[in-house]
Amino acid sequence: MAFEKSRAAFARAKQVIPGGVNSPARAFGAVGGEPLFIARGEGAYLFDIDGNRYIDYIGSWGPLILGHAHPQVIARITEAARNGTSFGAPTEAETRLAELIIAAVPSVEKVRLVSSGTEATMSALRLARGFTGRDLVAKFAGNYHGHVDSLLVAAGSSAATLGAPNSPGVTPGTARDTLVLRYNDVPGLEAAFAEHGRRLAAVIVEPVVGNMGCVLPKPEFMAALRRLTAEYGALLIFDEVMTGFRVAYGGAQSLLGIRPDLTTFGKIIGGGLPVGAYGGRAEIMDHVLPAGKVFQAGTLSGNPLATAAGIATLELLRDGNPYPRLEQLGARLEEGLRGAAKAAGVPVQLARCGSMLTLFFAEGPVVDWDSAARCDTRRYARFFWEMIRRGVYLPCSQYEAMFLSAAHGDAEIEATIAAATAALANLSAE
Ligand code: KE4
Repeated sequence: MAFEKSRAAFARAKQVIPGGVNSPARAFGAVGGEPLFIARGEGAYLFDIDGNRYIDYIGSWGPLILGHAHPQVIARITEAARNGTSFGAPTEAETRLAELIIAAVPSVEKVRLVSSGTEATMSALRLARGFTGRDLVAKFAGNYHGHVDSLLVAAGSSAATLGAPNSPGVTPGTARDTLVLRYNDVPGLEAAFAEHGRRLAAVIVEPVVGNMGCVLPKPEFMAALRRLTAEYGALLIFDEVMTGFRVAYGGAQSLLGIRPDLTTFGKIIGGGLPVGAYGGRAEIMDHVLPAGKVFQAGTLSGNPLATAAGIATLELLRDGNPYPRLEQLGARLEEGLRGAAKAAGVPVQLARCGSMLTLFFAEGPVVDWDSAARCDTRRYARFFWEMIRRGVYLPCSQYEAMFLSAAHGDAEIEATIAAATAALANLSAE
């Protein structure tokens, strides 16, 4: 496989863009080597500018559950573009997309559209603080909610600690209002609420985690989270930017049977174009300006092209219901990867929720950030490149989830299993 054109493109990009990429997740920092520059996507496949074809398990980090360049999505974007790209005034498409989200997610009575998942989580936190009049928020180590200052906070050594900034530019003053807890740790949660509960405006959580790799919640953890937030008057925010319309049409909350107070969305609701959203009970959402006093605004919020892509995507998911097929393909891929690792004698853990899954190079189960951090990331990096060379594009980090799309079929899954079998055999031979 040649990567010459990508190399040249990367060298050129680095002259004008920090690190040559517009998001660090794409920089291949965790797997070494240089990022591949993509020419186009088609169904389950990516094509790089050197002409190499890959079965794609990134799906743009989640949005492309229907696969690349779905004809009906492209047609709706093209049709919208002919009428103009943005008006700075309300359009009916925004109402239509909001209605689709509300119809799919019973805990959401009103929703505000923004342009990214980060904007959604940032706005939801501000709303929670405005609604409760409290300052403190809590998040979980290993959960990522976008590059919001107050959520770019690392966990301290103990289970519950006042956060310390983990990015330059995030001030201690900002971090001081963020409590960082351990995911799936019920005693730690109860202790944190006993000490801080009356000061907590909100707890934000990935109801199924994608950002330390795929980690499933323990039922008792989610139940405790809902009970304690209600008991202490803190809002429970489900960050479903990744899981919304991914793990089920009603999101993770429909699988878990938990009704959060606020939910954030992104990725799939834009069908690959920039849309984020936050929503919840009307009594909370009506505090958002101009209905209420909590400020939030955006030039391109509810953009006509992005809402066209989002509406097309959600209607295709609602009417086509690919979820049973995605579950079947995901289960087969999980089974095949387990078998490949077993045959190669490579210790792995596999976690999956529908069409999002992670192969962890770990001896024991991954249930929180501490256990995720024990993964053999060097071995993951070697596996990544072994798979690239066999035409399979995996997430370029052990701590990201793989995504299947409705465009993946038996052929793609079997080819992936065959590639993984050879790749893992090579790893174990090292
Ligand atoms: P964006 O601002 O990237 O649209 O969304 C932030 C966000 C919020 N919440 C969750 C649960 C998320 O997964 C994300 C973004 N996910 C990462 C990948 N795990 C996006 C990739 C990137 O940053 O380039």
